Parts: sequence; C-alpha cells; structure tokens
Amino acid sequence: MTASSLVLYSYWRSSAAFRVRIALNLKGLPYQVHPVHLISDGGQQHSASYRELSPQEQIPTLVDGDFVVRQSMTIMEYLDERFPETPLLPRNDVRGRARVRELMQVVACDIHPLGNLRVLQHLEATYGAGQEQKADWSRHWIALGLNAFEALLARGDTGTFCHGDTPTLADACLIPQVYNANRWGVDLSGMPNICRVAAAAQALPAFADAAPEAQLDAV
Ligand SMILES: N[C@@H](CCC(=O)N[C@@H](CS)C(=O)NCC(=O)O)C(=O)O
Repeated sequence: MTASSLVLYSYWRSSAAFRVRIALNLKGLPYQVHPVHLISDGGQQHSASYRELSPQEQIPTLVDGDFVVRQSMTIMEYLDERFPETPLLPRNDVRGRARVRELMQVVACDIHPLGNLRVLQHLEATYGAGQEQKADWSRHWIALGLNAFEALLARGDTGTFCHGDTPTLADACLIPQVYNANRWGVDLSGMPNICRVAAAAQALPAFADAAPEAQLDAV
C-alpha cells in the first residue's frame, strides 16, 4: 500500500479539513492539498466540478487513487484502517474506541454543524442576522458543547490527551474546535482539561503543521 496518491481537498480555515490534516500528519502520510476556497467565486465548493466530487458541496474530500471518500470522520477512520501504523483509535479496546468516538461526535455532530458557513449564511440571508448575532450564535453553541466535552474529559481515561497519553481522533476533532472557539472569543478559562490537552497537542508538529495559518492557501 502506498500513500503517495493521497489528495485532500481542503480549505485553510475549514475545521473539518483541519481534523483530517491532523490525522494525516499524525500517521506520517504524505498528501497533496487541493485548495477549494469557500468564499471566493461565490464559494468554489459550489462549482460543478467540485460538486461531482462532493454532492454535499463541502470540504473535505479525500482522493486515494481511484477512490473518493467524503466526511471527515469517515476519512479519518478510513485512513486509520488503510494505514494501520500509528493507530488513532485505541487498538484491542472496544470501550476505549467507544469513548474516543463519543468525544469525536460531540464536536463533529453536535457543535460544528451549527457554526458551519452555510448555516451562518442562512441566518443572515433569511433572518437578517448581523455579524454580532452570528458571533453570539456561534459562541453559544460552541460554549455549550465544549462545556459538555470538558465534563467528559473530567472523567474516564483522559491523560495527556483526550484519551490516554497518545493523540487519538478525539484530539483531531477537539483542536480545530478550540481554534474556532478562540476565533469567536469563547471563554475557555473554565475548561482546564480542554486547555491542558490543547496545549499538549498544539506543541506537536502534527497539529501545528495542520493549523489554518500554516496552510499554503491561508490568506
Ligand atoms: N460533516 C462534514 C462537515 C463538513 C463541513 O461542514 N465542511 C465545511 C467547512 S468546515 C464546508 O465545506 N462548508 C461549506 C459551506 O458551508 O458552504 C464533515 O465532517 O466532513
């Protein structure tokens, strides 16, 4: 098996793409980035050519040779199964995997979708929400979700990272959400476990190199 043909359709500030970049880096897999600008040209994710790849018109999409896979959670689990070295889900530990997936889904299913670009655009276009209202909306849902995440980290097998002392896909989901929280000005001071895990993760090149500002398409 070779990773040489991996292509990631990505946008520097997309937190779903950020998750996948972290997973690729943690696994040491080389990949090419194909940038898709979510704002320019009315959103390049809506172009006919990109819609062919991703009928949901969302980032990220991973192309692995002749195989196309969408949805960041699916992409990360696909990579973890296809390239088993450096596992990002606990091996031989069914309860550990359940806990990591639970943490992943708090972010990916319950926090992130509410702050997605198309949701904020709809709030503005349909309900006249202004910048401050959209910011309040985002802060509300991020704070609610991360407070629950913090409570989950306060119990269970939290270590240096969300689960144990090596990074897992839970960290790949958390760190982009922390980036978004900081972007919107969410107060994280009451979330010591999240802050501690985020500091440990951000010190690793796999996370730092995946960060929005480190991307070639960052503006
Ligand atoms: N559930 C999807 C969500 C993907 C998603 O929300 N992508 C955002 C960027 S973070 C996007 O492409 N938004 C484009 C838009 O809203 O028009 C996943 O995990 O991959």
